[in-house]
Amino acid sequence: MTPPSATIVALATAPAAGAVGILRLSGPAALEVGRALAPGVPQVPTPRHAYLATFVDAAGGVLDEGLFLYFRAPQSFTGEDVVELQAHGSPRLLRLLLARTLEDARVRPALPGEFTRRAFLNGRIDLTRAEAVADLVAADSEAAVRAAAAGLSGALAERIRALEEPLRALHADLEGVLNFPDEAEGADEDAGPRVAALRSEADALRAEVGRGRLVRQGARVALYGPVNAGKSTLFNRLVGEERALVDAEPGTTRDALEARVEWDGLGVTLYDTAGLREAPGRVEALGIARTRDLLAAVDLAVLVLPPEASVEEAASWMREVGATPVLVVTGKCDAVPATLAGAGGGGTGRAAATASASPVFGTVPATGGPAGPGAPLPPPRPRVSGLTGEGVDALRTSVLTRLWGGGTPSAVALVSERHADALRRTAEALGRAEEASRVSTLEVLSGEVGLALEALGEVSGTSVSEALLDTLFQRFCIGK
Ligand SMILES: Nc1nc2c(ncn2[C@@H]2O[C@H](COP(=O)(O)OP(=O)(O)OP(=O)(O)O)[C@@H](O)[C@H]2O)c(=O)[nH]1
Ligand SMILES: [Mg+2]
Repeated sequence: MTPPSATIVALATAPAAGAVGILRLSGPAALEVGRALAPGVPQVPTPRHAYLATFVDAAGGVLDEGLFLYFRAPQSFTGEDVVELQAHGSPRLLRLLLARTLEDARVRPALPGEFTRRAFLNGRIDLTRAEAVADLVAADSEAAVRAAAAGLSGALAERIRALEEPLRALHADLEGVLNFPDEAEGADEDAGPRVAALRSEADALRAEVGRGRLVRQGARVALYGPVNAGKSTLFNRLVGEERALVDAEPGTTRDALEARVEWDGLGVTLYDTAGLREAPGRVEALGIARTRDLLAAVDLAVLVLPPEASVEEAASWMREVGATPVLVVTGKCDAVPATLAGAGGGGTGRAAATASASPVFGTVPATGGPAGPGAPLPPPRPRVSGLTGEGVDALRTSVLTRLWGGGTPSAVALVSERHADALRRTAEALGRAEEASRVSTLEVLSGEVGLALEALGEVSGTSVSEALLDTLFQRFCIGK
């Protein structure tokens, strides 16, 4: 990959009025072109020194006064000569300055992400860091900012390298034995345990992928349960405003409502859904169908039950959501004494909950089905009241704990869908390699290890195609 020779230019600040507007040039002609706009700056300026400069038009007329910074290759963000002009943030002025630089035939406008791309091509940063730059710009919660910053500092790159280097060594050993059996004899002896260790490391990295997505996009959490359980009231309380309609009539909510909140720095999209019941009206049935689709897609479903709901009912409701994890709470807890709420009364049909109870609590596990006499007690359901706010803080904490385990968002290295996919292929290839190390030939084993290495290289950037780079840098803004 030869370094591109065109000098590129772009506004590095948003094209709106602001205190400061920055014009950035990168490439061999950066200094000369930059100095044409700021002729007062010495011919050989000190790198990384801020010069107070006058910016002029082609005829020498003064346009603005600002700062001139020069970064000499390779000690710059892109690894090339870089010049930054910091002018006042007038969009019109900045367009004038930009147009002047483009009059020079050696200069062309930068493509989205091209500065960062050059930094990557010149070996200044690896791909995980380049992508973290885009993540940071796009971050919309504190956790996303912190995670992108962790990516930027190379946290993910470090983890990838720790896997990639031994993997590459193993691949080299195996290929050595295959190609030069005499010289490399015995280098494949411990291939089995080495593959196994690498595989478990790859699996561990993969396990963090889901959390990375939570940081980047925020978590999706839906309230669901029987009609009239108090879901919308609780939703409003969690969101902090009267977003959802609340009424004593069952079936009030039809369309799912969503609201974005930030809890402990983690972005959470919260959904209020149509209460589920059998034999609803036609429109309500449409809402119920949507609720089911949504429940299958969210990261966590919060089941809001009326105080009198039994353990069997809770179990049957939990089965509504498929594989989505469920947190069960007892709503309207202000309406009943603590001893009853959450203790599960009776009733068999889930839509026909009544308080006519049989004392079954504690004998049926949450997974449903009849239990033996020694079955463990299910955990007591947390009690909340959307009306009074009781238990709502605790609910928020439980939701975060369920989403995060005990970890803090900032400790998680950001992993994108692209990384997730590459890591999945790495782990799968290593799984097949492990199998091959037991039952197959050295060729097959080495082939799988090679595939794992290639997939992993897509994360670090050691094996990455131009086409992939194009797609990646598309999502950057111009000037980055
Ligand atoms: N005492 C008490 N009443 C509540 C509480 N939450 C809701 N209610 C009442 O219960 C009724 C239903 O409340 P909603 O919040 O609309 O219940 P929902 O689960 O969204 O109902 P649907 O949308 O019809 O499924 C209303 O009359 C509320 O005032 C609560 O925490 N305590
Ligand atoms: Mg509702």
